Order: sequence, then C-alpha cells, then structure tokens
Amino acid sequence: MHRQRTTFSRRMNRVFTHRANRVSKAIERQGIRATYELHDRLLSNRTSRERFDEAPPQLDDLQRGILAEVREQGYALRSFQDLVPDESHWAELLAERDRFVASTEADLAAGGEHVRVRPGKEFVVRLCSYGVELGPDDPWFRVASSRRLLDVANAYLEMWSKLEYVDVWYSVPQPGSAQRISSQRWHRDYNDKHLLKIFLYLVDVDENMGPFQYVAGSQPGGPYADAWAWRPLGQNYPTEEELESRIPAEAVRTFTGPAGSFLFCNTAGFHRGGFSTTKPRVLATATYSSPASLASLTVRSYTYTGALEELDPASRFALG
Ligand SMILES: O=C(O)CCC(=O)C(=O)O
Repeated sequence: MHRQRTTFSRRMNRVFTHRANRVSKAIERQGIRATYELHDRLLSNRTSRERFDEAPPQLDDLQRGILAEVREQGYALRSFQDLVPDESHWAELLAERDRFVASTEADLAAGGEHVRVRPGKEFVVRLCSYGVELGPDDPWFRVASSRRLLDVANAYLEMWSKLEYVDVWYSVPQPGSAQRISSQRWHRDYNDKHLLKIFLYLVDVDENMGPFQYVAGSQPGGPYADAWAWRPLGQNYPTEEELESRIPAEAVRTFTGPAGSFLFCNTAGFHRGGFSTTKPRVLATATYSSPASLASLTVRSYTYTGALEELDPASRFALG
C-alpha cells in the first residue's frame, strides 16, 4: 500500500487544521458576541424592557432592600423565612432535600453511575440538570417562579427576565489534596451580564464545605467591574493568584451560614464555591437572565408542566 502522506505533510496538516480550528473558533466567538450585543441593544431585551416599563412591579421594603444591595455590591443575603414565612413551605423543601440526598448517596455508594452530573463538573450532583419537566408541584420551582422572586429579578434587570435554570445541587466532598477546578475557581459567568442568581442553603455551610464566595463590587457597574471585565463568552477564569493580587482581600465575601441562608447575586461578577473537603454542601439554585442571554437564546433547563395560559404575562414570559 502507498503511503498517502509524508510525515512532513502530516505535520503541516496538523498545523493548518489547528490554525483553521482556531480561526473558525475566533470567528464563531465574534459572531456569538455580535449576536449577544444585537439582542441586548435592539432585539430581545428592548422589547423586554418596554414590557417591564409599561407596568413595573410594586415592591415591598424587603424586596426593595434586596434590589438596592444587589445593585450596590452585587449580592444581598437574607433568610428564607424572611421571604417565605410559611413554615410548611420550608418543611417541603427539607423533605425534597432529604429525598435527593438519600438517592444521591445510595447512587454514589453504588459507583455513581446514575447521578446527574455534567462533564468536567462531576463534583456537583444535580437533582434536575437539563431536560426535566417542572411545575407548581415542585417546592423549589414554586419559590423560584413565584412573583415575589420574579419581581425582584425583573426589577433588578429592569426588564422581563427568563427563569432559565432551576435545580438543587449536592457538592461531593473532595480529598483535601484536590485542586480547585471549574466553578470552584474564581470566574465570571459567561452567558449574560443581566443576570440574577439565587442560592438557598439547605444545610448549614461552614468554611470547609465550599461556601459560595463573591467579590463585592465586581458586578457590572461596580468598582471591580473592569478587572477581567465581563464579555459574552469571555475568558473569565484568571488564576487564583492573579485575582487575589488585583482584588483586595476585604472585597471577598464568604457565605458560611445556616440552612435557610438565601443569597441573591449577579454572577457576572466574580464568584466561586462548592469546594467542600468535609461534608456535602446542599443548596437550591435558580437563574434569571435576560432574553439576550447566550444560554436562554439556546436552552432552558426545564419544560414547564403547568398551564402557561393561566399565568400572568410576566410569569408566562419567564417560564414559557
Ligand atoms: O457552587 C458554587 O458555589 C459556585 C456556583 C457557580 O459558579 C455558579 O452558579 O455560577
């Protein structure tokens, strides 16, 4: 059989293929960035801002306080009971947590083949992940999709937002010798700058259990917004040393706290967490993003099982 390629041509092909890949990735990246800007300024977000302006929600003092703090420092911390005083709701969330923890630990003990994890983030087991059906019968979905929370998100983003992701996470403890990877490292979320995430601790979280950490003032518009500034699809993972040399330690907030701690934050700002070396950290989370979000342009984590036509217009927009 004739040789089809010389070693030289193989090498050249490798170089060119590598270059071609790099060039096509750069073009694709530029295209995605341009699409984001277009949707933010002209297309999706403009309509969404107009809809919000037509009937802005009336917030109470608690909601206004959260809004002011997220604007000022990028985050606000409250307790679940402040927002949802009904005790039975908390009990339902704890029951959901217990079922999830029991099934996760049974799966992990049997080798972990059935747990829901994403490639590269195997340290987070997810109750839902993507492609699930969720509706008003799910206690966490009920909270995340309630007008009480949606109004805060919409008022913060100053537009009708999309409830893009709803989940419960179990962070698997890592060996003490492990290195931080992925979202355990400081980063900005890449998909949107108009972003509000909520995190509700379902267990007490101490400093060894991978508490969520945030650089106060790193949200868009904050004093540290320009440090590795947010860009759609940006390379948003400086090394830990680089970040710590540029951001004063006093700006770093570490959210240890009891079950029921409820955090609101714009994760286009720098954050990290989930690096537990002792006990599992279990929390519920949800993301509200703008319609221009790179993720919500493409994917939402769930399909709503309730009757969309029975919802008010802002909720229908968020869930539908
Ligand atoms: O698990 C954590 O505390 C970090 C989560 C995170 O990076 C994110 O939700 O964007």
